[in-house]
Amino acid sequence: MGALMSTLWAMWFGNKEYKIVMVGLDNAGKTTILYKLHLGEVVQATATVGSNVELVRFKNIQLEIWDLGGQQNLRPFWGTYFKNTDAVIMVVDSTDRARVGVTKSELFNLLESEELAKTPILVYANKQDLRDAMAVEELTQSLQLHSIRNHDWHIQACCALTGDGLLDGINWIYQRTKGNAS
Ligand SMILES: Nc1nc2c(ncn2[C@@H]2O[C@H](COP(=O)(O)OP(=O)(O)O)[C@@H](O)[C@H]2O)c(=O)[nH]1
Ligand SMILES: [Mg+2]
Repeated sequence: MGALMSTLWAMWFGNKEYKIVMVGLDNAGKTTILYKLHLGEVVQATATVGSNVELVRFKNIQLEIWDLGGQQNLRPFWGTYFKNTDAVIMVVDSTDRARVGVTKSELFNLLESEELAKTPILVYANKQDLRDAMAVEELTQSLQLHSIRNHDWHIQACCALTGDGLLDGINWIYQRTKGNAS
């Protein structure tokens, strides 16, 4: 997927600056997706906020990866970090029924953030290779995605291990953001 990815990134994101924020509970698959997409190495795990934020810079894409879930102390930093965000990716472990409620409240918390008011939201329903994974329809219900107002949203089934679905998600983001970036 490596060479293909480089070509696609160049085509899709051209020479504009993009900022993408990737969030999800720990173990959702964020780091795996990062490396599968060949978006580069983590250049900085912020010292100020702790190890829950990874910053990645790949060409003209700035990516921030947040582990969410029970870290109320990170909230005050959202304003700083979410400024000028072009897209939010929420990664969900589709087998994690026990924490789907936590995921939902974290998602709706994020959606209330002023800085993200106009930001499209992509939900990766990850780990679809696992037998007990919730399908897109079930996750859509559990996360109450249909109740999202004022945000463009999309849920994409994927498997970070194989890469299945990852590009479809990125393509959705691209379609929503092209021409908007500065
Ligand atoms: N079966 C399966 N395992 C996955 C998938 N994506 C990630 N994992 C595994 O889930 C665990 C957590 O992944 P990681 O990327 O570290 O999650 P993060 O905490 O969100 O960064 C690791 O053991 C991954 O190998 C997937 O699509 N399918
Ligand atoms: Mg990680």
